[in-house]
Amino acid sequence: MSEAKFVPLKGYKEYSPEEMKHRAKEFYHLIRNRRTVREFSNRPIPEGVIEDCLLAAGTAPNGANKQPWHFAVVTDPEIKKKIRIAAEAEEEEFYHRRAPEDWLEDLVPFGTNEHKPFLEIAPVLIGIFAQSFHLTEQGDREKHYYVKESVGIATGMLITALHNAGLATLTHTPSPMGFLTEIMQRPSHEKPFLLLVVGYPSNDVQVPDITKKPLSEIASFL
Ligand code: IYR
Repeated sequence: MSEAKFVPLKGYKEYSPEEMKHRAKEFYHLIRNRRTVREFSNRPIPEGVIEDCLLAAGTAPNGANKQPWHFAVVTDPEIKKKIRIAAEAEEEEFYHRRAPEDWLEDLVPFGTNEHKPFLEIAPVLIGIFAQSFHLTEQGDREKHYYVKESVGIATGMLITALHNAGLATLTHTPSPMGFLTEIMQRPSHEKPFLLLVVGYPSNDVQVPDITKKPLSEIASFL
């Protein structure tokens, strides 16, 4: 059995109640302006921004600090094209054969279809992979815990960091998305979790006219 090692908490900062209230409201105002977009500009992203946002995502709380994620960042137009072709093939099946009527009905407000030009237009695609276990050099499996929860939290933090930096995202979940493993050259024990499309929104982009639930519907105070 190994031993626990503790160090002093560094970097925690307490705010006065006024400052705390101010910061909580400010952050809500920042994040409530995040919108998923489906039309992107092809403008490149300034150097280092994606890297810092990924470092932010990598600080996410996770099961036993196993950090069971991998982020595959694609900017190569040839690889983006392959991803688009494979994703559109799955989406074609989804929209025309696989999806039940009520699911298609639920998607009407978003105007989505099998065409995914943003997969080639947006400057960056991030394939997010969940490692169900760690494979050592010797081929032994080491357990990972709460993998979906951990990767979900890291993904949320990545989306938040990108929004904070002034970038738009689209959480794209082609289903099934096994093709990402091969195209993004990931080992077979990593499961594709989500494909995040990142960039500047295109000029005059329109977004669905939807609202978020009020606090009284999403929370109870006991
Ligand atoms: N994966 C498909 C369908 C889709 C499903 C849900 I749930 C959405 O919120 C949006 C789309 C697509 O990307 O078009």
